[in-house]
Amino acid sequence: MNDNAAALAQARRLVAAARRLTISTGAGVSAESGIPTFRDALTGLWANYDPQALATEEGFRADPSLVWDWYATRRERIAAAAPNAAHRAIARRQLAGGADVLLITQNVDGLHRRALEEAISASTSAPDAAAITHARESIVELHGNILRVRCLQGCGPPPPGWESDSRSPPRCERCGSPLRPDVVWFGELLPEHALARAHAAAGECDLMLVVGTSGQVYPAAQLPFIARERGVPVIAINPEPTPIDEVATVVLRGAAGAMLPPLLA
Ligand code: BJW
Repeated sequence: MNDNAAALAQARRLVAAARRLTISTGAGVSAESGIPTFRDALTGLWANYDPQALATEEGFRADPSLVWDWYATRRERIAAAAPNAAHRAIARRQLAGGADVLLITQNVDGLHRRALEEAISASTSAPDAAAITHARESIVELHGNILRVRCLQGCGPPPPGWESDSRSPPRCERCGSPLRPDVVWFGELLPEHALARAHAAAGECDLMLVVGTSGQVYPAAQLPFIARERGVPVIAINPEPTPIDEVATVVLRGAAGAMLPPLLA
């Protein structure tokens, strides 16, 4: 057996023994769907765009149209993309029962949800309604969702059916402020309920699987360290080394779409 085959065999044993599995994902999981990551050297968004100008409230206030347009372009790309083998493997596992699976994602692209809905439609063994509801409620979006918008001043989301055909932000019907993407920018608090669920999961799971994140953005990057501190095994999947390797029981060096299907089958 080569190193990766041995690591995969060890990781499969850990997955088989798990009863409370937390899966934490980052941009690398969507890379094989054609969605750029943030920090990959040549192809990552931050190689070509300034995060201070595009992913902070100050940047949005300074040039709302620039930021809106950047998000509109990304939204179009996401709409044209499809879940890949990694999203599908996780979705099948969410529906399969056995271990209780909580999926915590930093991704704002909604591809995990789309994969789950596809898995529900495709399922031949007809998972029961309770399992479907549980799986739908077990996706925690830590950094929001690019498909939603909300008022910059805090009035909340616009009425259903909001649309924008311009490349500048529409206005809130209540207060006239620009609408902004419902994502978490640098320096902003994460949604309270999502963060509480993520911390609870890190404190209660008996296995954590961390896939496709550079482990550089907090508080998400802390989660595997919290789990490991309790003696819980951590499996890391990434083609590149990351700080998460320090606490990983097993490192699977490769692409999520290649590693997750055999791991979670
Ligand atoms: C593959 C692959 C394949 C490629 N298969 N893998 C503690 C210490 C230091 C700083 C802080 C701290 N606590 C808070 C901070 C400040 C800040 C922070 O963490 N800064 C660091 C960068 C230094 N955090 C925040 O501001 C957060 N807010 C907060 O904590 O509030 C309280 C507070 C504020 C200020 C100070 C203290 C406390 C909010 C963070 C919001 C992050 N927002 C973004 C943008 C979202 C909207 C958008 O999409 O535009 O979220 S930034 C961006 O990074 C995005 C991602 O979700 C996030 C993480 O990126 P991710 O997923 O890890 O992607 P990459 O690109 O970094 O990595 C991809 C990986 O995939 C790579 O490793 C590849 O090798 C791999 N890969 N192909 C598997 N096929």
